[in-house]
Amino acid sequence: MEKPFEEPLYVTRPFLPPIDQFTEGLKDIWESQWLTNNGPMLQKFEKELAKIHQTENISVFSNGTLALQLGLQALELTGEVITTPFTFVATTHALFWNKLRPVFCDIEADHYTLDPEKVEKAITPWTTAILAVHVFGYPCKLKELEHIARKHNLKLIYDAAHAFGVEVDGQPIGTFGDFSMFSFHATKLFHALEGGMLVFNEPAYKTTLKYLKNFGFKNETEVVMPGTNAKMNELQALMGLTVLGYLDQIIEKRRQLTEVYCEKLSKIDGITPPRIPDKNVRYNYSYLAIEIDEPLFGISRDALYEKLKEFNIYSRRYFYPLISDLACYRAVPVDDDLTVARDVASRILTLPIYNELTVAEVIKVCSIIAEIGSSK
Ligand code: T4K
Repeated sequence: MEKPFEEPLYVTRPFLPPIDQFTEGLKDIWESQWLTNNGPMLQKFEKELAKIHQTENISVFSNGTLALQLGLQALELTGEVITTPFTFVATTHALFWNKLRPVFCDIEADHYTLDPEKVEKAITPWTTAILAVHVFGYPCKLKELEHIARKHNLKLIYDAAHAFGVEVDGQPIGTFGDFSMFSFHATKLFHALEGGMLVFNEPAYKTTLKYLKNFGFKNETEVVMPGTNAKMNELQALMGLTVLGYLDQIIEKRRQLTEVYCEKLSKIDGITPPRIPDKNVRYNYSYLAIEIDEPLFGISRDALYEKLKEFNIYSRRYFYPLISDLACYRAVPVDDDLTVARDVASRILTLPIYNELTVAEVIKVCSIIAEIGSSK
């Protein structure tokens, strides 16, 4: 019988660089006496991010939610936007704040991203855009969505909050579609304490976004649009710059842990380990999402989630309930029966994965799950 972990095991823990490296950077900030409003640290961070994304068309924000909200505002969209109900609630909130109606559409079963066939069926004369999510860092069906967007003259927007570091056929994931939003929240594999970024294809958005995140100021006396405050501060930028230096190492560690998880979990009846994308994808292993088949495993996903707590393991049900079932979106009419999304949301569980987690801990988590399954 496995014993509970002595310390709680959370679904994630932020990557913390060596503290001395961070305090060295703090000295620069102290010297500059510049704490926010497009400071030198932020400019340096933006330069590095632009290099990675092979484009100058990027803009950094205080968090991912505001980045997405302002990206949508810059596009001046109206009407309906086809989107997924299987995501974090911020995706839909960004539509709400732009007075756009979400049209929830079903996902495909392998990687939980929007099902292109269902997307095409959901198009109406009022549709202006598709807002897809690379959920858990799994790339959406890029070619199919691109084809549909072109054919129907729709904007194509990606919520890439989970997808930092992902590449498809050697191309950074952020460079697909009209724009992509990344989250640099502390719980993400790459973080800046909090933060967000847009990567976009239209150079003119750069100026609009610059205004939108700084109250609409064009200069000291002219305010040209009703902007907000969504600026990244210097401490965030310093953390981002510092963590960036460890990105490859962080992804490699997660790859190793995922490999162990997959090997161990594949031996447990009723557990489906994560489906790793094909070789043409440089995946980032951002989440460890498994599916529980109750009849085969013996107990439900929710029962397993509760049982794991007894062993000091705090898994999460990302993403349950579906957004379309939340109190604030329940009244939104949904034509799609969301069969796959409903099934996935009832069976999915995300397990601990983060840089400090050890292989021994992963083996123990898997062995606890196996024990719970066999003792039903
Ligand atoms: N789009 C998508 C698809 C997203 O997933 C998100 C954010 C967004 C948009 C919006 O981006 P941001 O505006 O956040 O940049 C967490 C994160 O807060 C959220 O950023 C993230 N998605 C979401 C999937 O996860 P919660 O409510 O689950 O977080 P919380 O506080 O329960 O943290 C999870 C676990 O992480 C804790 O149990 C312990 C650990 N933790 C957390 C924090 C904050 C730590 O160990 N240290 C920490 O500092 O939402």
